[in-house]
Amino acid sequence: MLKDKFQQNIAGKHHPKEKLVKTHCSYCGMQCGMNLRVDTDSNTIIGVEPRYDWPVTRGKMCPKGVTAYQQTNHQDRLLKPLIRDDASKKGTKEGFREASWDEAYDLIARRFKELQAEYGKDTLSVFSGVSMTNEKCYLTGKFARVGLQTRYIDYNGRFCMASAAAGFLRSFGIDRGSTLPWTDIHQTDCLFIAGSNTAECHPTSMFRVWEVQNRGGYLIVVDPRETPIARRADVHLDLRPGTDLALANCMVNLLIQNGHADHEYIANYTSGFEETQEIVKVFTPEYTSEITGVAPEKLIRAAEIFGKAPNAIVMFARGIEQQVKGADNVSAYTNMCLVTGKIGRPKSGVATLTGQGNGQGGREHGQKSDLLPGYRKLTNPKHVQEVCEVWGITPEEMPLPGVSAFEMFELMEQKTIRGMYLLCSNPAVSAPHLNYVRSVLKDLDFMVCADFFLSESAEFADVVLPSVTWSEDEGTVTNLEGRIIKINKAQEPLGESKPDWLIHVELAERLGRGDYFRHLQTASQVADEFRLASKGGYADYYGATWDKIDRQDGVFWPCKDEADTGTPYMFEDHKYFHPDGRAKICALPYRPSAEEPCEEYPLRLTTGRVVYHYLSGNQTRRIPFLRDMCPEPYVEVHPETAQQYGIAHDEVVRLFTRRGECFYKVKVIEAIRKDTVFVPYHYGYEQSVNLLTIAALDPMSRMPEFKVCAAQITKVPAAAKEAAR
Ligand SMILES: Nc1nc2c(c(=O)[nH]1)N[C@H]1C(S)=C(S)[C@@H](COP(=O)(O)OP(=O)(O)OC[C@H]3O[C@@H](n4cnc5c(=O)[nH]c(N)nc54)[C@H](O)[C@@H]3O)O[C@H]1N2
Ligand SMILES: Nc1nc2c(c(=O)[nH]1)N[C@H]1C(S)=C(S)[C@@H](COP(=O)(O)OP(=O)(O)OC[C@H]3O[C@@H](n4cnc5c(=O)[nH]c(N)nc54)[C@H](O)[C@@H]3O)O[C@H]1N2
Ligand code: SF4
Ligand SMILES: [Mo]
Repeated sequence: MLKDKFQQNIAGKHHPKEKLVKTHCSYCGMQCGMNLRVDTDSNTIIGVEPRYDWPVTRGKMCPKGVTAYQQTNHQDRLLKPLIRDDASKKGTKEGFREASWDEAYDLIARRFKELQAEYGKDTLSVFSGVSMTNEKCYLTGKFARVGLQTRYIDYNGRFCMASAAAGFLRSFGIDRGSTLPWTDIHQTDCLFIAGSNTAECHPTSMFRVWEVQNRGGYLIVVDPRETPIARRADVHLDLRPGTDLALANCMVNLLIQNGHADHEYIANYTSGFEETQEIVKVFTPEYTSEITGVAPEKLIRAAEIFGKAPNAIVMFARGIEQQVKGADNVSAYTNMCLVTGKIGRPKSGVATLTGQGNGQGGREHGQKSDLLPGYRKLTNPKHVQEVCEVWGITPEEMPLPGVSAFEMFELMEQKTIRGMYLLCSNPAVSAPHLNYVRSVLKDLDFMVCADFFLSESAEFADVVLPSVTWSEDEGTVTNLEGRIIKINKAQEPLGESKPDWLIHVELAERLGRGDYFRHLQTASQVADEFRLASKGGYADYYGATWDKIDRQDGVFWPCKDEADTGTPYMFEDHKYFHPDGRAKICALPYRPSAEEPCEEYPLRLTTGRVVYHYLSGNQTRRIPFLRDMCPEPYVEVHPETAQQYGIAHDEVVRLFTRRGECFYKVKVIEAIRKDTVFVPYHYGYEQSVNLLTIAALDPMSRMPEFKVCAAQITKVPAAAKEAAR
């Protein structure tokens, strides 16, 4: 009823010269359903409306989604390639001139070939991102390995989903971000959410979260800050940043102690229980309270609620993952479901709240340093052979595994890597320890950047290539459920901009590698090759044709062939993907963060997001409404801490760590721990909090510890403030 009425209302408002293009948002992993409104006279995008018929988000969108269309015809769009004539201006907006595609391609091909002739094939690198379709991500991997013939490719998911991926691989033997569809969430009895600011970062999940409580179910939230979900939670476990491993072990210990372990499930379908039981024993509520700072009663209450709930879902996001023990945290929280058998059935399971639009698909098809399409491993000769057959190269020609995103910067510093092709990422804002990263970028012999807006990172480039926004191309994206969906083209590329897959094809021609790319002249041709390359892999997309995606409201992978309708629920047969067919309950001892607070740096600095901006902000800081709603960063400080430091609300203070200093306005707020400060990271230049963060990496996932480092605040003397004015 409501649905019909809603659509009628919308339909009634349509202008006669307007068509609707069914698609999804450009930003986060929710991939909310939307219709782009296109003026049929000028064939330009003029607006947006939500899609009520999209089952995951049912007509909901957030402030970023409703303004996303304003990117397409934005005055700041890059319309022609830019070439830098003045190398002394590297790292600034100055020194570029417009050029033709021919001139830009020729220059790139010449410089790339020169560098490779002198320093070897592996002197080039590709740094990419997952705001791109599966087809583009797939072709980026092929472009690096076949076009440039280098081993060095990695991507911004290393700062985002890498710990979830590594943790799931260890626990389940496969990495699909959610074991169940989002349409189950509101039907569960207990939601246990750790390290996710769901209301600001996945806002259109919220109607399902509230529904759990409205139905009499429970919400447990683990976060050092009192986020909107924490405020309404039945239990808020307000831990010290970086101590999740102790908290998760305590939950598992209490679940076992209280008789909530499902011993039949454990015996039939899992391994590792005994060892884990032994490890978690020390994590009594009292001991865990010492490490985490969470009151023992709250820990006991949370474990009791979770244990008694007939169905429960454990969800987490970057709060637990962006730590040096991120992968361990993922497996430790996953243990809660494995020990209680709350998995592999409707309304129970584990989900990471995937960050970027294609954070799931983009990590499966060869942008990662050690992976090939279909989640195949570069270290497995059979996998390599399978991909070689699709690509038409021999296994000897397949480059070796490379290194992770941050480690590529280290190789740049050592001059092992001298050239970079950067696309779809803005590491000059989003990488940790920015003083280091920016100096490395500046010293590169040759850098190319493809983007549709000139980013802070593009300012370090020798050539900037204008790519298109999501609305000017078509392809598939895999949302946070593991559901493959279709992005549709609403407008022709603005100016001379081109989709990334086409740039790869054309550049490969200039590099003398056209034979491997020339047959790909449309997005759907890329899609066909991509599906074939994934065929038979863990992440098998072969059966996910565009047709089927449209017919079924998406297709959950794996989807092996035409007859296969996809896999909404993982592990329904309780078969896991390890050689013994069992899930692994992981025994994980506690260890501290890379940088614990000390006398000199007594505070814990944690970083994250606000609802109005997206990632490095290169897109959202250009949208007037979003910019006005949150124009600058700030540091959140608890009132007692503010009093202790003698600082007031809105006062500018110096926040510093061992790596740098920033000057931020203080937001005095009760919703944070007294020993912790928080800064949103969406801002560039001297406002980037990543000038302060630490580049310590998780040994397993190679994820930087964005969520914890030691910091200190000082008042800025009045005289200095005056001088700065
Ligand atoms: N508005 C908005 N939405 C987004 C994005 C965006 O930039 N803006 N980005 C998208 C992307 S790519 C991502 S990855 C996701 C990120 O989504 P989230 O992970 O939800 O976002 P964050 O703000 O990074 O961190 C989440 C929470 O972790 C908490 N936290 C910090 N340290 C710890 C800790 O040690 N333990 C625990 N348990 N919690 C901790 C923070 O207080 C914060 O509330 O959002 C996606 N959606
Ligand atoms: N301190 C701190 N740092 C963090 C985090 C944190 O929580 N705290 N979170 C980390 C996380 S989770 C993430 S995901 C990273 C993200 O960090 P980035 O990778 O820097 O993310 P974006 O800002 O999305 O950068 C994407 C860039 O590519 C452009 N772009 C978008 N779509 C396309 C496309 O289709 N083609 C091309 N060629 N360009 C495109 C955009 O304009 C933008 O400039 O930041 C990480 N950094
Ligand atoms: S929740 Fe995510 S996908 Fe949905 S409108 Fe907002 S940014 Fe876009
Ligand atoms: Mo992310």
